[in-house]
Amino acid sequence: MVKKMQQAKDDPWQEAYDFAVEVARKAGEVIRKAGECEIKVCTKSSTVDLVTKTDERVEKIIIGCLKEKFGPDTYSFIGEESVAQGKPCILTDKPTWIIDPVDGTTNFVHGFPFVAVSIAFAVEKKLEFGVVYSCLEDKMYKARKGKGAFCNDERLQVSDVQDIHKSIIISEHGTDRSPEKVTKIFSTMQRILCIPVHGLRGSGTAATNMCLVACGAVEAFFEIGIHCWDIAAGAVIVREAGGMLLDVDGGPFDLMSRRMVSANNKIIAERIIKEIETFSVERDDAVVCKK
Ligand code: LIP
Repeated sequence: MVKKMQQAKDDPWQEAYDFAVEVARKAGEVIRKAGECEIKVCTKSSTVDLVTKTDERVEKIIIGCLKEKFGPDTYSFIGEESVAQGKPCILTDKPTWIIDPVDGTTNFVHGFPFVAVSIAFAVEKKLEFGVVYSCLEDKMYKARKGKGAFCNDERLQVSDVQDIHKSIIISEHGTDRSPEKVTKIFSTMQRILCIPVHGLRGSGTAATNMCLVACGAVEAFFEIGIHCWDIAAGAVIVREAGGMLLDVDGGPFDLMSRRMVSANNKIIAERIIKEIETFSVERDDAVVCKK
């Protein structure tokens, strides 16, 4: 007991990391079972921004487990569905869980086989660890700052490709269907495709896309319009697999900016950035920034 207490004192986040893996797996089981039944679909910001009772239920289960384990007020929470229901999306110095209970909701509704539970933990606004459970593939991706990235306990390493002409690039079109944004999104994809690159892909979930960068299956993933809960866990996993993250304008990665490039190396990242036609999106923490 004393050894365990000492270990907890020396490395306070290991217990939270291990427990996050357990909770992600439990949440994945709930999603798989829910996918076998009829799914009631609602919408949020647009007719194609889908949400289901499973999204809300799984987020409640995850937050409930974490509060029961560590105490109701020990940590802060940013959850996709809590924010959708009006909770603030503000990252403070307080240790904070950043949760997307069902990343790839549209895939979940359609039975398209990429649906992930994404759980990240930040301390003093710095990402400490991330867990992404691709529950239909049964792939548990995880990473702690400074301790490597893993998939089902196998070490992950990004691709060593430096020639953009030998790359696969991932991007998504998101849920905003305004003509000016769709035009920019597809103009960017056309420019990248015609570099040329080997291919363009998209799994439909940012968290899974980032894990595909981390495991070396693709060289980069970028998107404008994602949210902090989509990418927080994947950001740790990409970095710990030897990759890197930048803003889409080449500046430093900003978790709350809703725009990001994740890549295997700076050469690929900067080459992609040259082709991205940016457009503005409101920050996740815009309420705070407006003050
Ligand atoms: C999804 C993101 C994806 C984006 C989709 C959607 P959700 O998250 O992972 O990158 O293109 O529009 O936002 O809503 O399924 O949790």
